[in-house]
Amino acid sequence: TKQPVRVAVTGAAGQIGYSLLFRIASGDMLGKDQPVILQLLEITPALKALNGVVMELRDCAFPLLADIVTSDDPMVAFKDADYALLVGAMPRKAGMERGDLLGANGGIFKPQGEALNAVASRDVKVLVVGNPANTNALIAQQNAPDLDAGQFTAMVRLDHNRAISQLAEKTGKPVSSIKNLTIWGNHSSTQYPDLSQATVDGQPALDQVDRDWYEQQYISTVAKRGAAIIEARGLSSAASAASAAIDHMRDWALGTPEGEWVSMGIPSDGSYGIPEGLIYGFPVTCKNGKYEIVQGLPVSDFSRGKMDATAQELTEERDEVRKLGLV
Ligand code: NAX
Repeated sequence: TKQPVRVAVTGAAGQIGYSLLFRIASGDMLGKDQPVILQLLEITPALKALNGVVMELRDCAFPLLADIVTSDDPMVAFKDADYALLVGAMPRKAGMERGDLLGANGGIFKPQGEALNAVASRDVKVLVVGNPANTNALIAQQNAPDLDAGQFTAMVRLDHNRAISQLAEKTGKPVSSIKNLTIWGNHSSTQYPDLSQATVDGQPALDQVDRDWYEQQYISTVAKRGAAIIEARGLSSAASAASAAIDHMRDWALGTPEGEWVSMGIPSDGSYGIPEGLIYGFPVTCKNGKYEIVQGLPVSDFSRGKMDATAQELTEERDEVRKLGLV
């Protein structure tokens, strides 16, 4: 049997944590043969609630759950972590400007980056879920100079899964028939859900839907899905966000299926003319624990405009956190 791996999760007593932890512990993320040690980080006032979650995790008697550690100190929670899912973040409050939001999150992601740098496994795979996810990932990465920049990723997988689901609904085809769509850019309303290479049952998706529907409805429905969930549920997406985090980490660790790609927020290497260093959603394939950007896809003028607009937003966010001295 395999040795247990260490999975750190921040914001573990929150909504997403409540779905995520049980799925990690049951083997959905790293495989049904991989024991895990959960290392859970919360702020001090939430440790009591976290303890209740730990009681429930124990009560599931998951065969793969080797141990559970809880702490309010990132140096403890990230110790030797092989995987780190950074979920806890500072939500936008009414009247908050982007700079305020980025500053508040800098107070979380800078020390967490430093702690990962100091104590995590040298091969740690980091996924940032907490918003603004792409720029929070950049802050953590820039404060972890001894780790490879590529070890820091941001979640656009929920957008990717939403995009699949919306297309499946429109075409009346099962989600499993849909391949190779891409979420480019920021996990925000400027994201670009791109169907230009997507297929449904092996046939081009854009031959099966109306171009007007795609440009005028589909893109904004996917980009605004988070707000629609809040409106309906009175709370932000949680189980679907946890499921997307599982998908992101599973594919990164265990690989994507042959001939298919997924979307991950990763540091740009300049591919597709995206400014180097931005944490940007790209189409990627994964193998042996590494991801690679899918190269050579044609980019129409329509796509170019959308890809540049979301890159521009991320550049502005980067400028803002530079001004704040966070990166
Ligand atoms: P909750 O407010 O339910 O939970 C967040 C938890 O994080 C709280 O328990 C809080 O005590 C904890 N926390 C705060 N600061 C912390 C710190 N410094 N260290 C450790 N823990 C800390 O939020 P939830 O609904 O779980 O959402 C978490 C984050 O995910 C939010 O930032 C949210 O905006 C973001 N999302 C990102 C998505 C994505 O696609 N990238 C989609 C879903 C979600 O909206």
